[in-house]
Amino acid sequence: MFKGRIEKLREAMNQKGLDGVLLLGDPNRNYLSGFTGNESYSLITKNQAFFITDSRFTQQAKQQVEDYEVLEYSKSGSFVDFLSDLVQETSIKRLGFEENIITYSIYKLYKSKVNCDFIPMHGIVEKIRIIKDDEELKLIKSAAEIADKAFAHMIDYIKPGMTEIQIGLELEFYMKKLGASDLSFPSIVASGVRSSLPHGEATNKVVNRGEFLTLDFGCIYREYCSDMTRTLVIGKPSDKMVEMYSIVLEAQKLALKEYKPGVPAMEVDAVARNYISNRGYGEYFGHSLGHGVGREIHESPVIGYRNKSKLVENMVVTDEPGIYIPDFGGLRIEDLLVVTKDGGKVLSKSPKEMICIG
Ligand SMILES: [Mn+2]
Repeated sequence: MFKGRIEKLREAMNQKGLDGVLLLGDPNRNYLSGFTGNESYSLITKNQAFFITDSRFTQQAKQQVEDYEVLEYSKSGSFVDFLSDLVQETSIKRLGFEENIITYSIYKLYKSKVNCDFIPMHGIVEKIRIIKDDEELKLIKSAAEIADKAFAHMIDYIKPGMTEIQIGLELEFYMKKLGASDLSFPSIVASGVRSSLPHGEATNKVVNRGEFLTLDFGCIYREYCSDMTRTLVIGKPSDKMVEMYSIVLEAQKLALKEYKPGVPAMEVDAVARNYISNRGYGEYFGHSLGHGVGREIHESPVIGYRNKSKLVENMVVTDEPGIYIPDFGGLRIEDLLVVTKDGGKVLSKSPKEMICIG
């Protein structure tokens, strides 16, 4: 599996005229090696692959990383000196680096000590990661199943009078009990007027009857993220809340039908956006319809009105329209799905119809 991924990288390196690639960021380095730790490096050349770490991770790397020569730099001094020697030994002239990961100060340090050209990679590994293989799809599906089970538990657990933090903690605890290693991002638990904040993290606010309660959450299962949003009603909804909910739900379902290979991302976004606009709420839906999900919670592609690129089979993306009215409240409904030949295959199985609690 990792050999195949490395071969794809080498093809891309060839096209960009790179004779080496240095990877520091956890998602890219681990995607290409099977390592699950952090603070390590990999250097991939046209015909060799080195995994470079320090004594904290050497054993783990030797167990997890196949197809690489595992090296420990800390014995001989600093990483940059080690890199300098290795670049010389392997005759690398044009070394690709992750320009969105390496800071300016590290860039200056490398430039001053390592004798080669540093070439920004412009997301070549991310472009490979955009299409998920069977193993990745399995892991993302497992992460989504944990989120679904947690949501079912939360429907029973949540009562009026609880705080958002209390609800967020239970959600986290429950997903970790089910095997999640972490949250894919700090859970959004936003109730009442706070539900108009698309990314409102949990606070001490008490959840009251007559309010929306938006839960946007996901977990990491063996390095892969899930993501879903459901909005509950605490007590009874007002007519306005019922109207808003039904518009978002319909927009979400209509867009879901468009997630097919060959359809430009912007056209999928437009289906939900136009529906919401035509019902008079366009100004209250500010964010993109969705995004890619994988090792990172936000990956390519953006499902947004500016993205002309077309969907491809085995992309994993979200469908998450919302309406947010300042000083009133808002809601979002989000599914995680795989683009397949037959359209979007939804991984989030939790019910989407309005659920009223208490
Ligand atoms: Mn999302």
